Amino acid sequence: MIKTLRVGMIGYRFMGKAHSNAWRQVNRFFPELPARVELATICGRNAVEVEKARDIFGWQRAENDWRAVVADPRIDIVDITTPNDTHAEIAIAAARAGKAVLCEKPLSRTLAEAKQMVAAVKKAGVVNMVCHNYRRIPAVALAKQMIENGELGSRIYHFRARYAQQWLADPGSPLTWRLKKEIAGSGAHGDIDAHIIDLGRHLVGEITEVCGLMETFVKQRPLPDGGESGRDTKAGAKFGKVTVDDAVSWIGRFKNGAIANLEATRFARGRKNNITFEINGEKGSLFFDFEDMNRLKFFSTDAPAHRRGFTDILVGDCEVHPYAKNWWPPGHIIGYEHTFVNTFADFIAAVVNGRSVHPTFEDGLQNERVLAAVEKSATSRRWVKV
Ligand code: SOE
Repeated sequence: MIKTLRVGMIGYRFMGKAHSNAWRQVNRFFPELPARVELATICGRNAVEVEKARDIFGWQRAENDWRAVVADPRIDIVDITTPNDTHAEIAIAAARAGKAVLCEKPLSRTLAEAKQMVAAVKKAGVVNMVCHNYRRIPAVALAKQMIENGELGSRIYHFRARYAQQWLADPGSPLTWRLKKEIAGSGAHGDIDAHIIDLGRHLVGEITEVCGLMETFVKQRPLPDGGESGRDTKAGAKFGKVTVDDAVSWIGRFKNGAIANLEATRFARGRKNNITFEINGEKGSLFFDFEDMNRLKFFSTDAPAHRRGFTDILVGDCEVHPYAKNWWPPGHIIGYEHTFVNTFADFIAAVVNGRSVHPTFEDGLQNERVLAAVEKSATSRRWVKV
């Protein structure tokens, strides 16, 4: 008898859309999973908007109070896609109610909140995961396999990563929640630097010390006119103070001796959602660019000297590449939305088998430790241990 897992999702905007699509697709493309997912309840405070989202995204019920979702005995998984200031309260309540918890990144606004969330899921013994979807880009999963197989050699020297967006480069963009410390916790740092920190931890290892700088280029922004409506929020006539970073740049050391060099900004005109990383080891290098997300570039000294160069691996061969057997024949490529489906497939398997699945809340806490150390370094203008 195949198990059914009923999902209650809190939130319905950008990540609500991405998660709804993934919950709907996961059983179609991963039929081997030991459970079928039901899109039971979608929740949001705006009754009109969340009912529209219920209808469009195909959820069974719409709810306006997350507490009712957490208290519902029919719900097995609570999926948190709301702004960062709600993550801790909802996740802790969901854990106490015995639900498996999937939480969007960053885990929380602060280190203190993250510690409380980890304590709650550990005490409740519930499966928990932070939705760092980029780990499960097949090319990134292949990079992880190649590093673990020693294809870069036993020593890694560099992890160099950049996450560059442009959507706040216009000073007229309104002061939405991602620009308010009391809601977001930080700006580009927790929003997108968190993603490349997660990739560094995943691909290279733990980070031990950091030295960074943070900058807020635009100090005042127009307040939203008539409330926030995601990316199409209109700017009003009044202004408010930006209380988070616009950009962050930092160096650091990994426990294994590799050097970290990361940068995240939402002011890079021309870069819409550009994630790149390069890893240099003693025997070779890997390069990845999200704008060409189905390819992984690989250089190896194993190749004869006269024809050494970066090879261009088009990832997606069913027999040899991660997740490829669940999608299309070689060369048909996949996109952003598939990274959430891959993530949810691994999460569902873990929920059914009662085992942990990375990145866990513990990973999210470690991510927050790095975020906090970089922030402390930027303030104190000195090296800080994680
Ligand atoms: C905004 O910067 C954002 O939506 C992030 O919050 C997401 O995590 C990232 O994947 C895309 O950009």
